[in-house]
Amino acid sequence: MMTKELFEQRVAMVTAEYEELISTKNEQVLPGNGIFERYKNPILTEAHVPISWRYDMSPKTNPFFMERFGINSTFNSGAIKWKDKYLLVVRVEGYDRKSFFAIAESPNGIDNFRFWNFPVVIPETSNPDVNVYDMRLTAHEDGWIYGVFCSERKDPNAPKGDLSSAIASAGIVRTKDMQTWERLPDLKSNSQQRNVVLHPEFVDGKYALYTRPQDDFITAGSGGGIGWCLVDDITNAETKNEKIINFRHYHTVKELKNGEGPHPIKTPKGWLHLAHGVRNCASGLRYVLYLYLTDLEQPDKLIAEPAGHLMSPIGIERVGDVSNVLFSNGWITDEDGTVYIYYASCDTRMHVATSSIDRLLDYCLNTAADGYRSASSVQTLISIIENNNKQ
Ligand code: M1P
Repeated sequence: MMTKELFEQRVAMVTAEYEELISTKNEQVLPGNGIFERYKNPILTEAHVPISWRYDMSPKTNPFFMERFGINSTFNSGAIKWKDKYLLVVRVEGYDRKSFFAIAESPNGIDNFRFWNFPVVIPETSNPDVNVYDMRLTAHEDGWIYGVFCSERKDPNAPKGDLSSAIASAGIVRTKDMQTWERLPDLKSNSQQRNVVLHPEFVDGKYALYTRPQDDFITAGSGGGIGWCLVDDITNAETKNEKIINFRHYHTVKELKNGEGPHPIKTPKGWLHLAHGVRNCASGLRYVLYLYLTDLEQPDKLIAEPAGHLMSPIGIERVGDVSNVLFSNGWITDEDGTVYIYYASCDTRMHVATSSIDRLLDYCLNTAADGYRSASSVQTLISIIENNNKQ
């Protein structure tokens, strides 16, 4: 076949496949469990990334129409409703293992996500990031939209030959138009930090951060769970008086690690939090999503936490680059109370689940807390059965 024909044929095939994928309607998987509904298709995969990012579109310089920039995965996305559109600030990872941020937009929050024309340009500090990922978006009452993300750099004190030790810290950017981002200094902390999230309101006149102190790049270690601290000046943020507000616990889904997801949703009954919990098992780390509720006036005071997970990886969600992982750092609430939970599976692709504030509160307030022993789980179950027998 002539090269020109080959080029045109490949452009046509790749474009048709891409357009079909992007315009595929999503469907709820019913009946579900009553708490939330999953959807049949992932909402973003590596194949959703625009053709013009992956290919050189010129027959002169790319006569075989081959990929020039491989995209490995699209996951861990921050979320925000912006000008009536559902926006995700997606963690896009290239074949080169570097992550960057790119915005994908949908008219309805469940399908037809399309990337904006260019990836997000994040200004650097004087100590350039090696890798950036997992942005949490917060439209703060100060008028800015903040993005807090993990900035990873090589550990300058790693012994010679150790090419893996790294330092995680919280990078902070802000915008008013979702186009241009101002970089603020990274969060200053005595420990490494990942999963840092900005609370949307001032607390006692200060900015409030959810933190996740950790002993090293991977392990939470002596960091007891999800932390909280108040910050006077977000343009020079420091973790002073950090305290743990959601503890890890032996023999639970968050025994090894946990981390705040997106910022909590304000509801009439308290702040509704989505988080991830991690435990170890023979097949490696297992990441699940769980909910907890804190006091409206004191967002650092726990008032309810159902036992176990809200969502765990099932079916295809268990397969991917980092198996057995669900992770969420974005959700959107509509004015009618619908909640769109954006979650990634296996550090590979993005999904959506829908619920409502009423349903998630009902789940939080009427699901038994963890009794930390098998015997107390059996008692919880017996009381459900006995109540049903009285119906
Ligand atoms: O690979 C699973 C997740 O691991 C990390 O999360 P955590 O710090 O809570 O262990 C992050 O690298 C996250 O991006 C990733 O999805």
